[in-house]
Amino acid sequence: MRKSAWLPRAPLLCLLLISLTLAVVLGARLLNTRADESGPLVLVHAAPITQEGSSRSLNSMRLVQTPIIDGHITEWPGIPHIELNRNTAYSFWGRITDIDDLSAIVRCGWDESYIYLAIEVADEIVIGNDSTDVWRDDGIELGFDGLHDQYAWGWDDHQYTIVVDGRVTDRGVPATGVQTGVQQVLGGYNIEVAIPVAALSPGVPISGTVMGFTVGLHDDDDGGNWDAYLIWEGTNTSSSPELYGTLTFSERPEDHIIALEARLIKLERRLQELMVILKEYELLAPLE
Ligand SMILES: [Ca+2]
Ligand SMILES: [Ca+2]
Ligand SMILES: [Ca+2]
Ligand SMILES: [Ca+2]
Repeated sequence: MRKSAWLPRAPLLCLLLISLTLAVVLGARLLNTRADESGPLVLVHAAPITQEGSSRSLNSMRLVQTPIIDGHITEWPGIPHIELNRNTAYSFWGRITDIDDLSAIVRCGWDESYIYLAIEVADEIVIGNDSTDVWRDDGIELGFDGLHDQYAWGWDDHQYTIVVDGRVTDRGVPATGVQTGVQQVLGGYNIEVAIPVAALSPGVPISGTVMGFTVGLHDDDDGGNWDAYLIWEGTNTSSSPELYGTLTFSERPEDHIIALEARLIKLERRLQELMVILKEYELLAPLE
């Protein structure tokens, strides 16, 4: 009797177990879906990681060898750098899984004519030329307050955007006078930039010159709008220079001497050209 009473209940028990298993599986999927849907526009972190009133600086070194602006960053060993990732950014939005998903190493150098930057970006899926708006694809933003007057709308203030497909804008319109080189590499892409000094400063930088500066990094891994956005110092790269970090210009004494020697050689050549012109003039119109 006991055996026969148990048997009809067995299918019911199996059904109950199957239902419980399905509920657990569906629940887990639902939880995962919610985790994946943490939207790209959610502000995850926007707090200063430096002490109030202070901001970080990138040391810009005088370069004695002019870098070739081609995206091959072989000319930059020994130049100081900053690291931009979700742990070092003042602000970031969206989902960044790890350093291979989105991060960058940024270096800066200068000479009398240009300010140079080399940016190594780690990004496991590179997407360019996907959206009309430059900020929706993979690329970098460079925010400058050249006079360091913390005013955003002067001739010295720029927001350069360089997209991985080569587009370059200044505050959203095609930039002029800025040279860029982009190379896609394994695990990301490299960008080199040369910005005319005259766009940022009324004179040539000297050791100790300081400019307002920040760098932003957009990540698009699935097309359409960006998925993540990092800013080194500040909450945007165009209109709040009071929150930017700085570029501090420096040069080693030996590099200063090399630069002066190069200028002397140029002046000597120019003087020789003038002497030739003067000689020709003397032949045509002898001086009394
Ligand atoms: Ca190069
Ligand atoms: Ca990525
Ligand atoms: Ca300014
Ligand atoms: Ca990407």
